[in-house]
Amino acid sequence: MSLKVGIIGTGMIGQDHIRRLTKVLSGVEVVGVTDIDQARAAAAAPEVAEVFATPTALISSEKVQAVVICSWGPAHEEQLLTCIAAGKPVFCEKPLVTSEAAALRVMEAEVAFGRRLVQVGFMRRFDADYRRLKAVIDSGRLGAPLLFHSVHRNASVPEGLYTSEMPLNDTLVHDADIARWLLSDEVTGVEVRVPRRSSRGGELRDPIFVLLHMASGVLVDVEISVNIAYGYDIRGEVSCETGVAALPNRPATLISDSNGIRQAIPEDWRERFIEAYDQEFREWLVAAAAGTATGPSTWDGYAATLVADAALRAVSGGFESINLIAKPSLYGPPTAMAA
Ligand code: NAD
Ligand code: ISE
Repeated sequence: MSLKVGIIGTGMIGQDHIRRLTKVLSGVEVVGVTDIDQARAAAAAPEVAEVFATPTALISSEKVQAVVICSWGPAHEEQLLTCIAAGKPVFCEKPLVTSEAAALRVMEAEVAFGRRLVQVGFMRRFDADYRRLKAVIDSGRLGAPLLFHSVHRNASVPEGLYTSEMPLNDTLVHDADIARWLLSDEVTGVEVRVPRRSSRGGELRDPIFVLLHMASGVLVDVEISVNIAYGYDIRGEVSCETGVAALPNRPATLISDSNGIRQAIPEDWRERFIEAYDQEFREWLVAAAAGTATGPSTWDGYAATLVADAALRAVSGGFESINLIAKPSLYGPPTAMAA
């Protein structure tokens, strides 16, 4: 029996997830779509899917057993709360929400429901290279981790749609989440430095340098560049007491021509993390079919939101601390990470 899924938001990643759910993965059927741009929803809808007028109509439809949210971050809260009220498992693209208050409202609703329903789209946790890197750190064979260098470069971002807060509340959230997960640790404070601006970024602060202070004392430096032109380049290196563990260079075709011998770089996140997105949905489908969720949780979305909020405050200089509420038991023991 296939799980019947409805998709909210049929833009870039909504369309990519529809392709994945209809052409790559099995055990799932996309039965409904919706978007404020109804023409876009109709164009993206698989043949058998109904185009719903609103997210609420899609979520409450008896046809839809589980929901995938791919709308813009500020729209996520209302859609998540409607899914939780309907008791339907929901995959929500990152960011979970865009404010601490919204994250707390979603968490309160899920805790009151009494079972996990939400998985957040932190796909790096499903990437085979990041999983191998975590296994090395967790094995303890390099001693304790001390520093993590995370590089997050986008060739470009959509003009007009990608606003000035987004390097910190839409892009940095991936680095914050992967740091918490890799190091099994929480972020307790944030500093931000804004260097010389790239002339390619218009009004955006680009690049941005962020320093995350972890509860254990580990420091995480993050380079966010969102207009770097040459490709989508994600790097990660952890310095430990007796060695260093890093993500490998991605296997890619070697091109030889009059410019020399070179390795292709992914164009964007769709290409770099293609297998990770497939795997995150494989795991989501198993849990959703059982009426629940595993993997990155509302708690993880909340923790990343607090990092983004603190980073936005820290842009004007200084250290901004982060104070998490006590972790509800629904999300596991105090510092353990899911998935
Ligand atoms: P997009 O602008 O291409 O698409 C968003 C779509 O949502 C648009 O079609 C828009 O009309 C629709 N929408 C917005 N608000 C809505 C609402 N209230 N109800 C119904 N539809 C609504 O953006 P995108 O790049 O596809 O990003 C969508 C989400 O996915 C964002 O939260 C983004 O951060 C996330 N994302 C995650 C990754 C990743 O690597 N995990 C990559 C890209 C985007
Ligand atoms: C986008 O929304 C993503 O999530 C990508 O993974 C990230 O690299 C990019 O900066 C975001 O805008």
